[in-house]
Amino acid sequence: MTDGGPDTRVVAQIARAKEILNAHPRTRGLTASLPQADTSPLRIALLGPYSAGKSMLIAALRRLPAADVEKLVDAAPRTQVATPYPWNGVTLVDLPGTLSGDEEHSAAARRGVRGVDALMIVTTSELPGEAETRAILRALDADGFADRSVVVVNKMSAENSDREVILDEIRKRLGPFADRVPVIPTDARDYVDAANEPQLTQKQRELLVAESGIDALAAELRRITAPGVEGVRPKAQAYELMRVLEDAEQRWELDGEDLDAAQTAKKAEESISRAKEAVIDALERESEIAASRIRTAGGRAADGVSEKNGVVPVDIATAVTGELIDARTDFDVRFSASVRAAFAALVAEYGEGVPAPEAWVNGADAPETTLAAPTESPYERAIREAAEKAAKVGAKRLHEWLKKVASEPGEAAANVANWLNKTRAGQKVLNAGGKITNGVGKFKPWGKIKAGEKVASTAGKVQWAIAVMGPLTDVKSIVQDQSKRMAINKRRQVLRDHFAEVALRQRTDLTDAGERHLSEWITEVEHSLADLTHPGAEISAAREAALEEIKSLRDEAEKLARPATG
Ligand SMILES: Nc1nc2c(ncn2[C@@H]2O[C@H](COP(=O)(O)OP(=O)(O)O)[C@@H](O)[C@H]2O)c(=O)[nH]1
Ligand SMILES: [Mg+2]
Repeated sequence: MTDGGPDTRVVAQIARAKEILNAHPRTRGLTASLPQADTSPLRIALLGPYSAGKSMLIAALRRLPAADVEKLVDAAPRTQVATPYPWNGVTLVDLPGTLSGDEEHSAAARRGVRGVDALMIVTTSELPGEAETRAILRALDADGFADRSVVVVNKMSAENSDREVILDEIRKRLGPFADRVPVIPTDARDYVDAANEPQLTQKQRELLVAESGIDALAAELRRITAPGVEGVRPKAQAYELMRVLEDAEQRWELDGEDLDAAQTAKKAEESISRAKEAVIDALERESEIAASRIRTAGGRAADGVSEKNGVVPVDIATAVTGELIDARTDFDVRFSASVRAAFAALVAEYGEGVPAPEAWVNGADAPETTLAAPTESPYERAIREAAEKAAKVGAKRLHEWLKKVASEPGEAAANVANWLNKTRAGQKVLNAGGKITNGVGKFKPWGKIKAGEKVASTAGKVQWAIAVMGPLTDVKSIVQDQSKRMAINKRRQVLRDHFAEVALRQRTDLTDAGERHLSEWITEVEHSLADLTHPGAEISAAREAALEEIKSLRDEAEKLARPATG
């Protein structure tokens, strides 16, 4: 046999199987069942129910004298051990009481089948019953003996039925295997009688021998074993290897503590990923809502452009500013709530040990750099100054700051203060401040909240809104324009485009910042649950790795055992 031939390949596969099975205590015990390098004669097992004539067939094939036949036929039936008989360079293995259909017996039969190279399936002209038929098909199909079997229909002379009718019935029962497996009618006793009955004439003897089918059977057995040990055995061993690997897969069925651990780990992983998904969903939804509100606010500003001088009136501008802050504040509140809900769900399942998420401080798109624009309207300047102060003052002084803004001269500043006090968005800004200054103790699990940061965040939102509003105040050269109408339309479009762009950037920034915030928290959660999930995760990982190796080897063995036909 050359390198890479089936015998070399199966030897390599068995060696690899040994390594894989030895790698874990669960499967280590199976290495003993692996097929061994074996150059002994091919083994053909006789598989069939009690009293089908297996012993008689062996006697006939071996041409035993009458005295020996009796010993063989009478003594053997009740024995439970497989008995080997040398015949014609191969070994016939008599498996007692098999294919009975009885579950325990067929389990014994299947074990007996393991390790043989070919099968002589023995049934009789009385025809196999349902259970026996099932067992035959299993041997041919699942056990892989379809191309290494003969089906013997013994006791043909005992039945009065038409020979062809009986054989047709057998073929029907064999279904798809009828064309693949030779079916040989025999009468072993006729053969033995003919050989041992001194009263028979030579002619009678010849007729009986020819009719007995034993010579045809011998020829068929020679044919299926013709490729020799090197041709037949690797296939048989590849099958046997597949069966051992199937057993190994079963050994990896987790139970007891291992199963509990694996399930605990899986459950925790699922809980975490559920929490994560819920927050991601909220994040995607809310960032899109914020973006859409920014676009709408932009539309409002554009519609508000004065036909007279191209300016957005201060009251509209302050309202739009409020809407922007409102959109961002609502986003913060809802995103925060979704994280908190996810946290609460995990606490409900895993208790107080679950780490609380950091307070959500939304620093998305901080606009500081764009604030120092050279041209400023009174409106813009007033709000900018207010925002800068907001960033500096401490939480306790938020109300003072707002009062101060209101008391400062100038209509724009008064408008801002007015808006902060009266509009929903303004209330929200104030409310956020109130929570920080008054509610620290009550704000669990947000006890970690950093008041200063929250104020900075609020101020940051104001700053951001003002930066967004910048183009509203840029009215250079509009009044001088000859074609006022066109200029105003163009200006409206510029504002819409500007807000659309801001909306888009906000959505991306909010999503990115939200995801970062979430993933930091999730990492902490995973860490805190590690003691709970670690053992199960380890077992599952070992199991998956082992199963993967087993499966890949099984695929390889299967290629050898069942080479693609046609
Ligand atoms: N008529 C007839 N009887 C047979 C034939 N083969 C075996 N027998 C009888 O059937 C019984 C069981 O045979 P045996 O070879 O011991 O069956 P085993 O249990 O399958 O080994 C014995 O009484 C045999 O004489 C056969 O081909 N024709
Ligand atoms: Mg027997």
